[in-house]
Amino acid sequence: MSWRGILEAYRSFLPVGEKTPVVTLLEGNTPLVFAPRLSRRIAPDAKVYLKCEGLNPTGSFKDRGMTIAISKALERGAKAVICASTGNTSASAAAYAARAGLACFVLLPKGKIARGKLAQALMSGAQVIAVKGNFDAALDLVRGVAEEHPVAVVNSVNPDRIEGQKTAAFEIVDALGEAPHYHFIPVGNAGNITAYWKGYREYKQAGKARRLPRMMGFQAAGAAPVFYDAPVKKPETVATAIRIGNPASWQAAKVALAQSNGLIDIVTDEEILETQLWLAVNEGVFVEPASAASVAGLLKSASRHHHPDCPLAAEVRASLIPASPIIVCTVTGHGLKDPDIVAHHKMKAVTVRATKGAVLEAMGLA
Ligand code: AN7
Repeated sequence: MSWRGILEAYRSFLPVGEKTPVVTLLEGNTPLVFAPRLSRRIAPDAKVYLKCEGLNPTGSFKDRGMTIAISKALERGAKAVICASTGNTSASAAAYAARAGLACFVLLPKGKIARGKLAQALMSGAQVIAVKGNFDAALDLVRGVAEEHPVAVVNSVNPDRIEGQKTAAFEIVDALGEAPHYHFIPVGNAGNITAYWKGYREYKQAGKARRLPRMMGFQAAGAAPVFYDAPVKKPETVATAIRIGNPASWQAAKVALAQSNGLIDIVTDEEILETQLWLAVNEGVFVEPASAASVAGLLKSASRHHHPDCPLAAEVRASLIPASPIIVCTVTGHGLKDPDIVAHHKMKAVTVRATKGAVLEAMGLA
């Protein structure tokens, strides 16, 4: 049978009923891509997979949450939805609201949104409001407006979002036949790590998996409130998607980290960019900077020499890592979201005259 989106695929695990309208763009069912070169960098017998969430309809994992949030908003009779966003939530909300025929308002931190995401929100007809402040300020404003006006909030403070996003964990277990030993994931507003942990727990409860993974969360060093256990007033990182100083799902993420015996750590912008380029060059997978944080975190964790204090590195030394570890990294958004990032990598085309000689010279064959 052809794919009908996450709501139909996992209906019995989701807060939907027979009367819930199904607003879908056929999100989910994203590729779990084996990464051979990355696996070899971790350990000779490691198996590392990339859950490529950039293959969703609007190019990020947000669509899983949005299909449920917008379907439920419609069921409750909403006429308008609102969200604050570092970009991807707004792109997804705009598309699903358009599909549902709902008005959509998005509050974005002015000047800090990747170009592709802004284009998506505008092109789907959302009312885009650029706020002279960061994401945290925009989310506060959204909450304030929604208290006084009948607009449904579709940020991940809305539990329907978490419900939808947990289906990525279901898909991973369905594909592997078991949960991985480790799950690496970027952390911004902390909704996704919360959602995956919920999904893994529910699937184990249902007898679909025997084990639970350790949740390994990574924040950008300049925007790492969960790691430092304190809000960051002026978060800064090249990974604009996770430029968040006061995450909404902070407490739930702490529970996921504690219950799964996981860890929260940081990666620098340099590590993020280096990993983004390495993945594209060596695995053919082009992801946005925030998404590279999970893989950068894996590389940091597995490095015995550079980070001797890291718990995972200690486990490697003590051989506590299971033989043949199975590791999944969620890469949350597509590289096309943020085309301006090439400037950071100093990659550019060479321009030549339209002659075979000039082309051969550029190819190094002259
Ligand atoms: C590509 O769009 O918060 O920890 O407003 O776009 O669940 O917040 C985006 C977050 C990781 C972090 N990777 O996930 C928003 C927004 C990408 C993202 C995250 C985001 P959470």
